[in-house]
Amino acid sequence: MKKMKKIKGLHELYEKDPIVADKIVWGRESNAITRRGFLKNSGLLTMSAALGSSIPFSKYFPAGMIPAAYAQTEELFDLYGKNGLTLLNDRPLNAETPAHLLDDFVTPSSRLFVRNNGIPPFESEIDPENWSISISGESCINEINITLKDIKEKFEHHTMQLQMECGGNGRSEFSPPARGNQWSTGAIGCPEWTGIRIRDLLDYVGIKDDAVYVAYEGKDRHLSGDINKKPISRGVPLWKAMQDESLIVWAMNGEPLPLIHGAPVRMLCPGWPASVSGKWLNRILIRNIVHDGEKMAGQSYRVPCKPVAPGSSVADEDMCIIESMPVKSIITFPQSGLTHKKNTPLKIRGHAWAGDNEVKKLFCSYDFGASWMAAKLSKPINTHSWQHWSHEINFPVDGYYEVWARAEDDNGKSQPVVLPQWNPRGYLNNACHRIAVSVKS
Ligand SMILES: Nc1nc2c(c(=O)[nH]1)N[C@H]1C(S)=C(S)[C@@H](COP(=O)(O)O)O[C@H]1N2
Ligand SMILES: [Mo]
Repeated sequence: MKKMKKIKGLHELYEKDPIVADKIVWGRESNAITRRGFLKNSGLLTMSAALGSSIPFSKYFPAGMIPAAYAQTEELFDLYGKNGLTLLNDRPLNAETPAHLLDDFVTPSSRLFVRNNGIPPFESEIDPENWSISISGESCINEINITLKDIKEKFEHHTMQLQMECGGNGRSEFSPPARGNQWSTGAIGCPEWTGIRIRDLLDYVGIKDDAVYVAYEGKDRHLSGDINKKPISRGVPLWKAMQDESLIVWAMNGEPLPLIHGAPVRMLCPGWPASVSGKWLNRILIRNIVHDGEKMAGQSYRVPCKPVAPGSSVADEDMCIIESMPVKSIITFPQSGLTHKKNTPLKIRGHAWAGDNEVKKLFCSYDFGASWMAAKLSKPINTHSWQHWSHEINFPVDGYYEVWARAEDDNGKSQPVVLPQWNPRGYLNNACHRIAVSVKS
């Protein structure tokens, strides 16, 4: 703290250019980061990005400390532009949406979960007018640098409602537990996105016959502060990138993409783990190999190729990349824990989705799975959108009930009621969602 007071004009510099100010204070340009400096930097960077503005008096925070309002907590907290989300981690910033707040057909941006692997760019680094994306890679015929403005002018626009679920959604239920953000059910959303098809851009630059993968890089920073390292750089097989619903988007629900969700432009490959949907997109790579960027290899976003016993350690070469997410559903109304009057039917509803597939059936149970009742299920508004379901339950006698929902996809695959196959990093938990209901006369 003393050091700061000595530097004249630092206050103003922090307002104008926090990166330069940080460099002066913490010597980040040399990459000689002390633990103290690292903690301070990462916390503040994350927080100011979350708030969408700089934090007054940020420089007086003790190293490694964050204000009480943002401390790791299960309680509701106020994150700029968010309402009622649960904070899972502040470094990097991760927050999920309680099930009953996912009730909207179209997820508002205030209720979309947040998942960061690194430090998001500052608001001052986001200039939509001059933002450009480079397209290159072994299998790219004409390497180009194209501005977002040109992208908007040159290619057809598409608006679609597309679901995005983190591969680790549901991780908190696995036993033995898996490390990582302890998502319960809230790392899913289905906003309406506007952008262009990745395919149109790939056709424009031309792709060689040996192309197999399309990958992204974004403008966020690695948690270590090492500017040569990306926090994450993933991708999808060429066929997935060429799908109608695989987009490069700049708007969400008719508004410019919020900073925390990847402003000014991100990739969106729906139905796959959301880690393939790169935020702050500034580079697209057309690869002739399975992309080898950060978090493609090892245990990240991979599951054992063959089933293993819970708690096993699995060698990297026996792990397979997650592709389409499995069939799943959520009960968004009513909120778990209600008391219901016996002689009126209980109206319940929610959403269901199935990665690249369509949900064909939705069942509810109030007797712990002994019997299942078919619910009303809508068609998706477009491919890769989630679907809505609703049902009315008449309870036979007073008492404590759990209402379960179980979806089935067009391959006849169902959600498990207990847990799916255990895996070391706790991905792909699509077990049935349940709510508690007390019925009284
Ligand atoms: N550049 C960048 N893109 C990223 C990430 C990231 O950390 N950096 N996280 C990925 C992961 S793991 C998820 S689940 C989604 C989360 O998107 P959201 O924060 O908009 O909900 O973004 C993906 N894209
Ligand atoms: Mo994720």
